[in-house]
Amino acid sequence: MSTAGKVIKCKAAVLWELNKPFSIEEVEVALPKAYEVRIKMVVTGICHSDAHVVTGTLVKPLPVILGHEGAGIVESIGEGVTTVKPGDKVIPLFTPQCGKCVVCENPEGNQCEKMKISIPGGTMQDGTTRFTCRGKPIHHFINTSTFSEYTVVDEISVVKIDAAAPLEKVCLIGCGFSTGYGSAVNVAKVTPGSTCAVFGLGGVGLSTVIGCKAAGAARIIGVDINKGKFATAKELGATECINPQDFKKPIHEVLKEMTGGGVDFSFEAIGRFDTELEALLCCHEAFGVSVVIGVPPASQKLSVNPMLLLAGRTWKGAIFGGYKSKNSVPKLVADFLARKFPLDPLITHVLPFEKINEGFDLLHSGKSIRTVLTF
Ligand code: PAD
Ligand code: ZN
Ligand code: ZN
Repeated sequence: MSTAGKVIKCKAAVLWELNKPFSIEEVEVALPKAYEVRIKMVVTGICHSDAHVVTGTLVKPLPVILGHEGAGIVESIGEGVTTVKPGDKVIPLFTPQCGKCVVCENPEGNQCEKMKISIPGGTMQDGTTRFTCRGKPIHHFINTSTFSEYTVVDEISVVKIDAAAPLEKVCLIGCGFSTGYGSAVNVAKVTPGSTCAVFGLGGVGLSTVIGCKAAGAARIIGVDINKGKFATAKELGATECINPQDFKKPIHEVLKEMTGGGVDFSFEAIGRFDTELEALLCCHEAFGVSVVIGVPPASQKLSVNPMLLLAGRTWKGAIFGGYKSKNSVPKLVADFLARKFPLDPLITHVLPFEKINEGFDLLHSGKSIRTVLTF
């Protein structure tokens, strides 16, 4: 029975309060309005940015349907939609590409003016929501809300991908993989023969390792307090892995000694002030580039003496690996199909959607890299 033109009742994971488990609820998903797309989700990954909302590290309005690393099939489209049609395999884009704003028109940068990660948001572009649960409107999350059997997104926040793509794998291109990989190849622009340090070897940091290797780095040093991540890091290209807890001195000093003055490129894929500073300090003071990937705690500040940059260091950051999403995601999917990079080693667990809280427990315990939930 066709669902097009009807309100859909389906299951979704609703976060009602901070620091509480997700509640699997029946929600109503309204019709897509003009320039909107309703998607039947097939799979969704769990990313640490979702967990940051649960803990309040990333401030977003509640109640909310989280999830931003998904893949699905277009169920129906609103008036005026031209870039996707029902039946297309798609990936929702938490960093949209409107194609018209000053950022989209600039060859550099990718944080389209239609969405800013730093503002609370929580609605469609028209300021309203398409989700209702127990009679209450439920907020959207960064234009995606993939923790629902059906979701509605703006057309600028979704892209068609190759019909041959395995959704249970390429969903990672919707966030973790592209964020990490792009941070190495686009944002830092890692050079052949260089030395890199990657702080945090979760789904994002390991994808950074893959990117550093693809860019031809000669040495890739993984840094993590969980030694359980080292084997996969080495499989994906890390040449050495170190645990800061094994040393008495700060880890940037250890890294400087290991590399004769500092690494060429460093990446922080954790989201902590202390490690963001250590990553900055471990890159060479004259030519090092340090990239912030991890989402830092909200409404707190890190005090840094600009002297750290005066000798020539570069400190930068990026959302979604610097990729302009609509242009890049289909190409990344094609590259995956052409076996230019692996995704399988990043997917350690596959669970039915209803076990979402188990998936988050696996993330917090450090036992998983990525858990993919299937609908
Ligand atoms: P994850 O939890 O899978 O991985 C984090 C890793 O950091 C784990 O392996 C931890 O053991 C390790 N770690 C924790 N504390 C320390 C420490 N003190 N020293 C060294 N290692 C430590 O998370 P993830 O890979 O999904 O995400 C990583 C960060 O990237 C997180 O802050 C997330 O919000 C952010 C992110 N940013 C973007 C973006 O567009 N910039 C996109 C996706 C994720
Ligand atoms: Zn993410
Ligand atoms: Zn734009």
